[in-house]
Amino acid sequence: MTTNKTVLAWIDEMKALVNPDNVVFIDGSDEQIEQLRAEAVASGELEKLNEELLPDCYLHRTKVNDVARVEGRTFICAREKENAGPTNNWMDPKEAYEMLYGIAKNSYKGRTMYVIPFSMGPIGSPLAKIGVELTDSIYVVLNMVIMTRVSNEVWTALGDSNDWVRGLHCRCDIDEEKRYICQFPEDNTIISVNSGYGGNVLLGKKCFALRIASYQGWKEGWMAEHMLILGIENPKGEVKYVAAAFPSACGKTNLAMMIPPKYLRDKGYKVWTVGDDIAWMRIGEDGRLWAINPENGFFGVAPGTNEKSNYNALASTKKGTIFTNVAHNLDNNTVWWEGLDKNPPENAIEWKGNPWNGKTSEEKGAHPNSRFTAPAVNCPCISSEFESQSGVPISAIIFGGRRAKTAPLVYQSKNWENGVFVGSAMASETTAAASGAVGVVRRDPMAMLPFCGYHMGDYFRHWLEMGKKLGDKAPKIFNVNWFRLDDEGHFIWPGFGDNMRVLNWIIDRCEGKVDAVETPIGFVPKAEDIDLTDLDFDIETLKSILEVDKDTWAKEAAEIEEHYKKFGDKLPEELVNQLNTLKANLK
Ligand code: GTP
Ligand code: SPV
Ligand code: MN
Repeated sequence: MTTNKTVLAWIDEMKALVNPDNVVFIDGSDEQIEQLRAEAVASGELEKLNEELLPDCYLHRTKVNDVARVEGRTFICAREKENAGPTNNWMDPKEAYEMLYGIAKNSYKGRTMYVIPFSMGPIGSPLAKIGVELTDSIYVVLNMVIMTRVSNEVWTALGDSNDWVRGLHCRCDIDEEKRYICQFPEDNTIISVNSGYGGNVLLGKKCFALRIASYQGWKEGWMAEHMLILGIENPKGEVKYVAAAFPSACGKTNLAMMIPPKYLRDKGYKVWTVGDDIAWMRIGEDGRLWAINPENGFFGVAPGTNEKSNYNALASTKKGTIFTNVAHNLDNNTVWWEGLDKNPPENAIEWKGNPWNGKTSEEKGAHPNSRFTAPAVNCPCISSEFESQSGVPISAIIFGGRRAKTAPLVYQSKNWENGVFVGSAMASETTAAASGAVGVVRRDPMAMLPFCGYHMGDYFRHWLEMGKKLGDKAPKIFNVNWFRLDDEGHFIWPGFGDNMRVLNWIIDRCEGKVDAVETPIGFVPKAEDIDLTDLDFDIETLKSILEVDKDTWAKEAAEIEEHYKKFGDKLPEELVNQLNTLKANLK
């Protein structure tokens, strides 16, 4: 418990509003967690899975209308509309509070209010921040306990400070017409109503660690990014860290936990996971950029995860994991999803809760955005720096997305400013991680389109300023695309562990060990510098996905120009110059 007056006053105020039957302070202890699990099983909110095969693992199904983030109902409630910018929905904070309090009023009646103190980042780290989430959902409590650091030590670390983020979550009736995910950056406050799904309700994640934190980073001179962090160890035992921003469901968890091809493992190469979704980065005393993963677990996409594609992610789900919206295999009381193996269960319940025969049914067993919530400590390749208070130094930043055509497998930007241009112009095909159409190309700057808590023009400016401060210690910036398709619609590049071949080129570039070919968009590898040992992949095909086609890129430049128009006066001149240089290079 806490004696922090700002916390107690806020809890009292919220209690009076939502009117719970009782209040429970979460301390994250094993006894408390066990009791909550038992309660959730008794109420049907969770189903306990096979204790031998999946110890301490549970299954949860959300409402069918509540399976992904809802970008259309997500708002940045800055005092001035201008400060939310052209890429965010905006609501006047006064009106928003009034409307949300109207919805939240008495919504905990007959329910319990859980008070969750959590730290984003190792407790006490200078890079960490504290939040308190109020929720009426045990599912949320149990997920937050996996995804963040929850314990009484958080209260101790907070002391009397008022520097903490307030998060109110109310399940209400899961009414999609009254669903709102609202961030108030100037008040360090988040209010989420009428949802029970992941990114909408685990308020430490996207709402705090990206939307609120990106705003805090802008004000305080650091960065909150939608990035994985991984360490690459070479045979000499030296570890280099990279951070990579890909949009939702575009491969962060997979890259963060990848297993290098055998010939590289035999040489002594290793990959260590620091984070799979979010990076908080600050300039350290040595002038370099240092990153922590503010999370404590993985909220990963289940479909497509298997022994081969992501061994480490699958291993992470073998204990203490909550599965959401996957199929329930009744024969052995385990879980199944598309792409787990080629043996779907016949006697199962699909994600909506109906009987399902995976051998004969046309329907999917798991929702395409079904997820696992797994403790980071389970991950076989978790980095020894995962708990580091100072984080890890970043050598390279990688942007990427799903592009069937256009973007080459990999290229390096010419410098930081050009790299910021590359990030600001990023585009990707949409996925099932958010509700709405799938497969539509949209501009998603730095993979932050749904997560930037302020005007994106100011955000680009902040990136440029950070580059100036970093000077020659700035990480090198790259762009990758694992998703090029052939004429039959198949992925050309094998991806997954074989992406290590591209990471090695990136590290070699950072260390000045390899040449490259200069093109209008940046430096691409010479085909022979991407090591294809043991891979059934011919060099001509590789050349085809490294190619920068001038006509295609001229169209791309025209689209970037269109995309840039919406930022108006706030678009930094440096980026306009970058675009003009690109256009000139393509002539
Ligand atoms: P969020 O958790 O939504 O932020 O997603 P993420 O970026 O962590 O994506 P994740 O690693 O879960 O991958 C999403 C999908 O992309 C899965 O279906 C993967 O199988 C697929 N994927 C990941 N890496 C590759 C790759 O290198 N090549 C191909 N073709 N598919 C990949
Ligand atoms: C994403 O959509 O980028 C996710 C899942 O990581 S969620 O937590 O729902 O945002
Ligand atoms: Mn994500």
